[in-house]
Amino acid sequence: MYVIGELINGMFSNVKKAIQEKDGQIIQELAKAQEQAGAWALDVNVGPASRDAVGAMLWLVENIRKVSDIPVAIDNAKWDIMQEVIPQVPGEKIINSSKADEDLLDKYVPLAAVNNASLIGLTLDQAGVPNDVDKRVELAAAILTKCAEHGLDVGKLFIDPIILPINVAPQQADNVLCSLEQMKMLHDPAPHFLLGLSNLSQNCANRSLINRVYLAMARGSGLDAAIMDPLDSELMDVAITTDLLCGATIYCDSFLEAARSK
Ligand code: THG
Repeated sequence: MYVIGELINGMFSNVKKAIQEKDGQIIQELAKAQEQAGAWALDVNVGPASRDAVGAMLWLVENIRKVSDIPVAIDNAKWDIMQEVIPQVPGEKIINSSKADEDLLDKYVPLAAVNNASLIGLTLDQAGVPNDVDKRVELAAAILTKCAEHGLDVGKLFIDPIILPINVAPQQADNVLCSLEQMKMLHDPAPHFLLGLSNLSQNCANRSLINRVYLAMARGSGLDAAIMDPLDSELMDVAITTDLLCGATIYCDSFLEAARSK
């Protein structure tokens, strides 16, 4: 499971405060802790309230790069911000994200290709998050088509079928699993499939349990990447164990320890 650590997000009060007070130490510690816990990449989001989003994003990346060289996923919904930030990000980078509207893909896919970045494509368009499986699959196909058209390697593409909170949209969790089953057959080799796992359990009781069980279910349907909390060690153990059970790693009695100390 390609784990993208979610903790450097202005949605969290400690990160919001760090951005406001330019306290780089907190960001560096969050980067180190997540990498140490097994994250393969780090999501970076300035949060909703940031005034100078470009400056704040570059400041976060600068602090991460002082302690870590794993890929950073630049998480912002605005094209102007993404376009300005991406060329200035040192090291490996992921564009998080583009919607599946054709005119947007015609900008985002070339931005990824030119900057040697990976791209997360959301299966949603102007009309919002689809309520059904068919529309998600249709939008995934549109994303794949645009990547072929603009020469972005399918290995650099993550398709995100969008998971919503289970207490708000109870049917969507199953729709996403069905979508994954179908989307993985659209292209050979398949792109990566990713979810923002914690969305699922927002404002729910037993958050970690919900995240853990769904991660295993989604892995079974073809998910191979997740933006999630790598410091939730029980959740990380599920991620590691799904790798074993899907044949991505080989069993040994110490498979958890081996994976944790990668
Ligand atoms: N897809 C993609 N990118 C994404 C998402 C996605 N980026 C953002 C988000 N969704 C994934 N990251 C988070 C980070 C935190 C939480 C959920 C998703 C979260 N935060 C606490 C909450 O809301 O309860 C905040 C608690 C606090 O304020 O301290 O759950 O789907 N491509």
